[in-house]
Amino acid sequence: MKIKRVEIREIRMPLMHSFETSFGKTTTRRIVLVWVEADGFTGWGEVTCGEAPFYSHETPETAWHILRDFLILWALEGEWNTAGDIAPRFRPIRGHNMAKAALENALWDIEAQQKGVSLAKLVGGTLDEIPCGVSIGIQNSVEELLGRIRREIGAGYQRIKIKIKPGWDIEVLDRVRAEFPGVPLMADANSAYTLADLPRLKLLDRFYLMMVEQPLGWDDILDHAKLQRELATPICLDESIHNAEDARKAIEAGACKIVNIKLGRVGGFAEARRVHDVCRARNVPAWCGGMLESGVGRAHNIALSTLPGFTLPGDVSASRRYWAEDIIDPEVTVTKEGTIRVPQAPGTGFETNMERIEKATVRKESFE
Ligand code: OSB
Ligand code: MG
Repeated sequence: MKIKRVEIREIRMPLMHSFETSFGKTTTRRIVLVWVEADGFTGWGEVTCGEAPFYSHETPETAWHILRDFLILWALEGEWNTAGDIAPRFRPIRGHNMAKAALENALWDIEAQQKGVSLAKLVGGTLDEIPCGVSIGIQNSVEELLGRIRREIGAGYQRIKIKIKPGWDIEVLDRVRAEFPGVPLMADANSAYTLADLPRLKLLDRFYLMMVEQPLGWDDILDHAKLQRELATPICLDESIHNAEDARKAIEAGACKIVNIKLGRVGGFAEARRVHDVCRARNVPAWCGGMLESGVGRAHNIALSTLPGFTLPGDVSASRRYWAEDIIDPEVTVTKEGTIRVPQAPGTGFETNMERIEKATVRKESFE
């Protein structure tokens, strides 16, 4: 694979509903998209970072810098047998996994088209339909949250995840469980607690949650292991897992019983598959997380979710929950049973809508 041209652009997309977590509120997404032309094919990737360095250190600005000044130059210099071959070339740069993933994933899209197979098939996927859950942000009132949950269950989603933080946790879950005693439910704290909150965290066990996601520090493994020993509720790690070695160490330490795998956070499909393999070999369930992606990143998440170790519903849901108009055709839809049917056409199986992308673009840079 010889890369001829790379384009990066920043688009702005207003969310249908602002999304609030323990670290802040997002109203309009700033998304850096990567477009690659190689061997007569074109592919897309998405930088999945937040607008501010709160979920991780990356921002659209750091991704632009790392892509422009390093990754794209290196990608243009080399020849790559497969998309996964570019990952070792990016290794000298520490961190910046979301910038790396955007470029690597565009090559996976190209490789799938070259080989005439679906991206899901290329990455080793086996499911042709994936189970879907939703992530519901912190709301202005518990009534609003209950209304949102009612609507998502009505739409068929197979599990509900709510965001929690100190002051929006036990009382909220009490009300949720009172109205929805049987719904598969989980809570994501995005690192809002410390071990000093142990008495409060132990109260979570009352709600027989599927899991509690990332209760402690974004870079912690050890304290999560201590916490897991005190909790019946399984811990799932998100922020703390940046590669397959992190996953191995976390599982061996007893820091988690479930792993959330995000393409951006681990640096692309090649590493995401390795994280998956580590989990699968140890019988640790995995699921695909979300980062409020546009259709480009969403299509990649669908492909990843078809791997056999993704045994729990992920945070990959319908385009309509995020966008008035997504930038891919068709947009992502969910069946009444709460699943997404995986496209079988070569590549992602979705077309990018250039008219909408151009309209949303605020800056663009090309490299040959
Ligand atoms: O922790 O999973 C998270 C969104 C932004 C940053 C972090 C997270 C999330 C979500 C939303 O939970 C998942 C989605 O609907 O895309
Ligand atoms: Mg999370």
